[in-house]
Amino acid sequence: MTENIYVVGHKSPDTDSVTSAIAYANLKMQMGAAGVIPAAAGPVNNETKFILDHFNLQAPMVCTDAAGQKIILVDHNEVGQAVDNIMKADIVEVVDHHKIGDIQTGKPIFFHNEPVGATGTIIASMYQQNNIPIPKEIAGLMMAAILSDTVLFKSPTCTEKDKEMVAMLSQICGEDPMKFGMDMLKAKSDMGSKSAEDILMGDFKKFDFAGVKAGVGQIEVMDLSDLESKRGAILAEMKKKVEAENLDMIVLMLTDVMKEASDLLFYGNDKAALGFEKAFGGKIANNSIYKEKCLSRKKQVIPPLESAFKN
Ligand SMILES: [Mn+2]
Repeated sequence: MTENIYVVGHKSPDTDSVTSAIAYANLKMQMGAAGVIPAAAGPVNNETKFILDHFNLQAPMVCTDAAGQKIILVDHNEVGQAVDNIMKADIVEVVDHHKIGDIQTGKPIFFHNEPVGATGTIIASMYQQNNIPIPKEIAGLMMAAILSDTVLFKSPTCTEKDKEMVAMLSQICGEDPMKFGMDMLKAKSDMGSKSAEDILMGDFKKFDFAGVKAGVGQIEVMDLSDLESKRGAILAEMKKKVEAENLDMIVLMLTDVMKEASDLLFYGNDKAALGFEKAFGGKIANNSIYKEKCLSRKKQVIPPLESAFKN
């Protein structure tokens, strides 16, 4: 009997996390591995559901406890973002495109990190390197992941390699990337059914900035005014979460993908507020600082926060 290996992305799973788990498990199986099972660290979001439905695929099983399991991490490498008990798991591989975090292993493992726009880009190029055919719907998933993570190539995290992979994948899946990308964004920014908690927690990650405990979330919409009526409720939810989890602050990026700007909502203590203002070179007004040309949490929000809190 072979022991299963679960491929899993980060908590509050986004499209890249979920589709990378599915694609990487497929690649491993095609390369001869057995019992490689895709999983997600929670229920999938509206955008991912739209994509899975479009390609007639099921959402992967939900994995919330890694204790005692063989695990391949995709799209993250930080303990705080991983499924519970990740340090009691046997981490056998990591495939990611974020800064190197704090995951530790007891033995050498395959660890592939590359500064590209999406984990989907890395996995698509692994199919190519290994001459493994990409199934049509898996090509669609990886294309969607790259378009989602790079906000249709607009994010500063986007590289030439991301564009090359989307061109290649769109040939295989037969979808026009820009048309598909806009449909995807529409599915993502449908706020009607979303509670303030859904909006805050939909894409939420925890960070530690030199001892300052932070949560940084992001919600992408096609028009910021879609969120205006929910702003008060979202702030109340941020306060609740800071208190419940003993955080110093929460920043929620309300990102307008058409204007390519983000309203950075803030809730936190005085020390955190000073660091937040220093990081973004402004004063908090009406609970936020508005930043033009700001789309990427990874490149435009985390690094300035990190340096602002550095002693
Ligand atoms: Mn990603």
